[in-house]
Amino acid sequence: MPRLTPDEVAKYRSDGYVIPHFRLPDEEIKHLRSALDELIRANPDVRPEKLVSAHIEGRNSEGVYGSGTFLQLAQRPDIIDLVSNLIGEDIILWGCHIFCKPGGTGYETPWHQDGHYWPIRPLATCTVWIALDHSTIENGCLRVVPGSHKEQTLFGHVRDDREDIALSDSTVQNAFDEKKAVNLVLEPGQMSMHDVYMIHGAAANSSPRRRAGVAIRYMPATSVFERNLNPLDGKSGVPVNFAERPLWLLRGKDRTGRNNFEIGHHRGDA
Ligand SMILES: O=C(O)CCC(=O)C(=O)O
Repeated sequence: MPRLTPDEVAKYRSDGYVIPHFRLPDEEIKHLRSALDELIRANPDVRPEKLVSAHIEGRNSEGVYGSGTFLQLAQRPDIIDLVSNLIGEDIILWGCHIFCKPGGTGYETPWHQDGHYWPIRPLATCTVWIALDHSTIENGCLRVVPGSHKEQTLFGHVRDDREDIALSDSTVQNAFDEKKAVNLVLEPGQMSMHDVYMIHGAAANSSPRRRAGVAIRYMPATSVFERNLNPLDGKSGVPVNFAERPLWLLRGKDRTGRNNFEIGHHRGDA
């Protein structure tokens, strides 16, 4: 049984994103929130918007001390079912980034296309962004530009060296009309799914309420995670180490025969 309705699949194809009717139970959200609290305690030197590879247990090669709870989340069959309705039955988990924006001081996420940052060829990924808190206009919910993925084109991005942003590069303004952006207001346990080419961002959190979301990255195993490619040469505003990033084949087969599922699977420092 498909998890997404035909209308939800059609919405993703036409707009580049969808908020599925499926949501995680409250108990799971409670569990994930305490795992996030623990993650933040374990990473006092990492900005909570920059908890990259949070699913890799122990100290990862990107400077974050991760938690297996987020790997278990990414491996949930119900979430993989949702993803399979969009990218097919051959699915690789390649990333998980927690964007936690503390009340009052949460960083802005500039407008961007994920594909600008990523070493996947052909470029493809479906992100599942799961709300752990209420995500509202006031606390800087995700904003998307519907249809901006349609041309499957990467637009220009410009570097911004400010400290107080979650990512370093933003899409050039003439590539899209910000007035067309929509706010993805979510309750805890709800999620959105978005395409790798879609332009999106989020305002700073100047409200008193925290806004945390877990972004899980799934690529079809018809693409290759090109470990030697670092499109931004390490200057993404987030420390990434694509050369050692572990991949998990969650379903189906690696159709390319070129993805390496051995690299990076050592346990981090306990
Ligand atoms: O949560 C955010 O502020 C940004 C998330 C994002 O850019 C992503 O998941 O690709």
